[in-house]
Amino acid sequence: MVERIIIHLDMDCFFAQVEERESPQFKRKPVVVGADPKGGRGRGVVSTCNYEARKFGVHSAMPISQAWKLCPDAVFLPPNFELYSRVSENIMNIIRGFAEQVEQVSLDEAYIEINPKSDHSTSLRSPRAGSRGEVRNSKQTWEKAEKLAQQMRKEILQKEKLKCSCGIGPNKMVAKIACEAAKPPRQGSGQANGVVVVREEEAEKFMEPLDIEKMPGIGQKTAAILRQSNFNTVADLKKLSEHDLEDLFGKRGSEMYLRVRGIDNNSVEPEHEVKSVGKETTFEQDTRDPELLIRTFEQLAKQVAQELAKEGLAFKTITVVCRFSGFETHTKDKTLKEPSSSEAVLREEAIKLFLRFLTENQKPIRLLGVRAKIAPKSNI
Ligand code: TTP
Ligand code: MG
Repeated sequence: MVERIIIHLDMDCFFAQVEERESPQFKRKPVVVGADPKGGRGRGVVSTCNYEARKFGVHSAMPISQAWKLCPDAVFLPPNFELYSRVSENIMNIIRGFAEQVEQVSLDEAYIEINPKSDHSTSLRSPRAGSRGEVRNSKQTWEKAEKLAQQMRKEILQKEKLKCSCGIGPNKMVAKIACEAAKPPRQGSGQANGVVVVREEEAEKFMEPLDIEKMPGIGQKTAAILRQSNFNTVADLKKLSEHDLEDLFGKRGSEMYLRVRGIDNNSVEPEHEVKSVGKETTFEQDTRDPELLIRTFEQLAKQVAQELAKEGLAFKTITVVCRFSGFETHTKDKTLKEPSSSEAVLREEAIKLFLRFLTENQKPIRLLGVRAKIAPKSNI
C-alpha cells in the first residue's frame, strides 16, 4: 500500500469573510451572518461570524438572540447564498488547477489527494518501507505537500482576497483535524503560517490528547455517555477493545477502533459531475394548440441535438419536462441501452415521451423542455 498524503482546505469564517471583503468598512468590526436578530427577539441562528465576534463567544448555530446579547454592537447581516456559491465556485476552480483529485465537501472546504497513482506531476512517492509494509513518503515529499498547500492559499488570497487554512495528513480524518489546528488565531510556530502537517508516523500521537467530540461519529449525546464513564480524550478511548467499541458504536465500532489510532481508510472521492444539455420554452399563453406544441417541441429537440453534436457529446438519458397551467410540473425520461449521438434517436425518443404527456394530461401547457444527460463517449 502506498502511504497517502491528503490536504484538507477550509476557508476561514467563510460567509463573514466574504461579507468583509465586499464591505471593507466592516473590517475589524464583529460581523455576524445569520437570522435577523430583531433587537434580541429574533428566532433563528447564527450561520457564522468573524473572529472579532468569536472573541465575544459568538459561534455558528448559536441562537441569534444570544449572539445579540453577547455582542449587540456587531454588524448583523443576512446570508447571501448566491454570492457565497459564486465565490465558492471560483475557489474550487483554483484548487482544481493544482490537483486532479479534489473532493468538494461543502461550499468552503475540500479534500485534495496529492499523490494519486495516475497523477505523475504530483506523484510524491518515494519507496521506503513503512511499519505496515507500506511505501512511505519521504520527508521531502511531505514538505512538497506543504508547499503545494501554501501555493493554493496564496493563489486564493491573490485572486479572491480570501484566507483559508490547510491540514495535511495521511488520511481525511487527520487532515481535517489538522486543519482545525491551523485555524486563526494563528499562534505558535506550527500554526502561524496557516498549514499544519501531521505525518503518518505522528498521527496516532496527534490524536491522543484530542477531546472525544473531535472524532467524526461522536456527537454530543454519545460524548455525554462516554464522559460519564470518564472517557474524555481519544487516548481514553484507546483503552477500549474493538469489541467494547462495537457495543458502543454498533457497525461503526471497528472503524472507530482504527480512527482512535489515527487510521481512516475513507478515500478522496472526486465528484463525477453528470452534465446535461437542455433547452426549454415558456409559451406566452398556456396552450393546447397541437401544431404549436409539436413545432416548438421539435425545435427544442433539434437545438439540444445540435448542441450535443457541436461539442461531440453522446447521451444516454433523455428527459422531457412539461409544465401545465397552475405550475404543475412533470418529467418523463427514457434511458437508452447504449449511449448514442444520433439526432434522429434523440428526436424520436423525446417526441414519444412528449406524446405520452399529451394523452395523459388534458390541461393547457405553459412550458416545455428537453434535456439529454451526457454519457461517457468511451461507452459507445
Ligand atoms: P465552517 O467551515 O464550519 O465555518 P467557517 O468557515 O465560518 O469558520 P472556520 O474558520 O471555523 O472554518 O462553515 C462554512 C460556512 O458554512 C460558514 O461560513 C457558514 C456556514 N455554516 C452555517 O450556515 N451553519 C453552521 O452551523 C456552520 C458550522 C456553518
Ligand atoms: Mg470554514
